[in-house]
Amino acid sequence: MWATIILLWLCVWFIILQFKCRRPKNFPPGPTALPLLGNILQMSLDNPLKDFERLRKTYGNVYSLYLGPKPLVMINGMKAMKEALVTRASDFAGRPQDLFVNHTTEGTGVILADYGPVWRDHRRFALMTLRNFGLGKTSMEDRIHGELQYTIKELQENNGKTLCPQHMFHNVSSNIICQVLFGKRYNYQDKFMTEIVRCFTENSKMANGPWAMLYDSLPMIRSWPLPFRKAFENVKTVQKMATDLMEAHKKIRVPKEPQDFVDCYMDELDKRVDQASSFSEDQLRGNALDLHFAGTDTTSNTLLFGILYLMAYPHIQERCQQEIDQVLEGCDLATFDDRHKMPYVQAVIHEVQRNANTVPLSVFHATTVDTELMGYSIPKGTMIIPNLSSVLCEEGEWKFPHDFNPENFLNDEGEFVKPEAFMPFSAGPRMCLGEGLARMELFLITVTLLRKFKFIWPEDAGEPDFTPVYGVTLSPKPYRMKVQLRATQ
Ligand code: HEM
Ligand SMILES: *[C@@H]1O[C@H](CO)[C@@H](O)[C@H](O)[C@H]1NC(C)=O
Ligand SMILES: *[C@@H]1O[C@H](CO)[C@@H](O)[C@H](O)[C@H]1NC(C)=O
Ligand SMILES: CC(=O)N[C@H]1CO[C@H](CO)[C@@H](O)[C@@H]1O
Repeated sequence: MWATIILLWLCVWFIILQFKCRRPKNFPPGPTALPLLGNILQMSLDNPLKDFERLRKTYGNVYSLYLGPKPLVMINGMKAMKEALVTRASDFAGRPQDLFVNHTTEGTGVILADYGPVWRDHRRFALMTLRNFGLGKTSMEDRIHGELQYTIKELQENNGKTLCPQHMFHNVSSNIICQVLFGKRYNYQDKFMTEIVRCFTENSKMANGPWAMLYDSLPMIRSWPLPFRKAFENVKTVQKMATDLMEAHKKIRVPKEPQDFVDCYMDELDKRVDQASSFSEDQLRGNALDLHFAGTDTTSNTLLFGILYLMAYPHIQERCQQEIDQVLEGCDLATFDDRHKMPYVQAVIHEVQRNANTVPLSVFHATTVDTELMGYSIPKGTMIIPNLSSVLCEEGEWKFPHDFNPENFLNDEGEFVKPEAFMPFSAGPRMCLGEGLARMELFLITVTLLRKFKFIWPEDAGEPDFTPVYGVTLSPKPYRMKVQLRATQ
């Protein structure tokens, strides 16, 4: 009886091995994959992080996996990351085109656009427009400070009390980017605001979740009424909202006098009306939504982690406050330039970003040509996952790779230094397009809030828990904080 079962089992394995996905020649190594299913049965769908850790130990820094029938290559560590994203920049600057996330954007936008002229034109346009709207100039600082007044008011009303900041920073960063894109801010209770934040947060959690993985692995289930349908509905909802805003702009805009991103883009459409161009109203909508999405969850989750760390390490919070008080003495508001006078605060913000590890696996890349990496051959169109967290906590690159310690960004003289391995925004031609805006927000918001308030971990809350909630962006588990107005203010 047992012999039969074992024999049968061996036969099944033998057949499977005959049909197993064969890796291309000289492809990075990895676990044996089943036909059609790939490695999906070997992974935990809820949180595959543990499985990845094990695979890296077995196969090294560059290894491969099969997501259904398609191979992907995982990149870990500074050396491989730099070779791929910086040295072989354009070879690795594509995006996978047949994934769940791509299908939700319907081929528009900049984040998921494949490497090529459409992506390049829109990326350049977005960077230029962000710059013209006052990155580097004062107007963006004014927007951030203006928006912060609402948060400060809310916190002041809660002085001495405990509250849950879960939505607070989402509201702030969403409104800052809305002002750039659409020229208006929303009340935090506004339907627009709550809907758009809800849709994006849900989709961000879904995009790295089990349902998206099944969608990507098993093309035949894509049209079934499974939970991933919700993501497509959410996209329809925000698209409708963006379309309404664009229509409203058309009615009141003065050509050549742009007030915001949408106006700028419409001017560009006028300019290009006779040319064959990739600029279109669909693209405008896609780009606006991409910028909003990319700029909200990332920044706000970093801030949420920041407050959590500052409460867990009160002596670090106090040292920041001393430096802030000293530098800003007699000034009304902080400016972005003040960062050069605040090496400790800078170090703390960077250390928060390093530990928060907000976008752990970057956005997936794809190879644009047949290429090589660390001696392996990788064919064109292979999906590439840059594991940014592996660099952010790599041993040998940091003084204290596994601790929260601002010394990671300070030299012996107490000056701020940024090690090369600091790449929370990724690297190379696809590097985060909003880095400038994000850094300005992180600095001004942190400094302004710490100057006014002390944040205290509630006594009855147990130990702070830094375990992240897994998704495209990592967020801390919901927590409560006690706010206290500072006496010096
Ligand atoms: C702390 C905040 C932020 C973090 C940690 C972050 C991180 C990242 C990362 C890791 C990528 C992927 C890069 C790659 O594919 O290699 C990315 C892409 C991108 N980010 Fe950010 N980001 C942040 C804030 C922002 C903001 C505020 C904006 C909007 C103004 C923004 C807009 C974008 C866009 C448009 C892309 C796609 C670029 C492309 O594909 O060419 N990000 N970001
Ligand atoms: C932020 O928005 C949510 C709704 O999305 C609202 O419930 C909450 O009160 C707002 N928080 C703050 C601090 O304004
Ligand atoms: C990325 O690197 C981190 C740290 O080395 C590791 O814990 C994680 O499992 C890695 N993730 C993947 C997908 O390889
Ligand atoms: C950039 C992009 O979105 N590419 C593809 C995504 O998927 C659609 C099909 O839904 C393609 O048409 C796009 O070219």
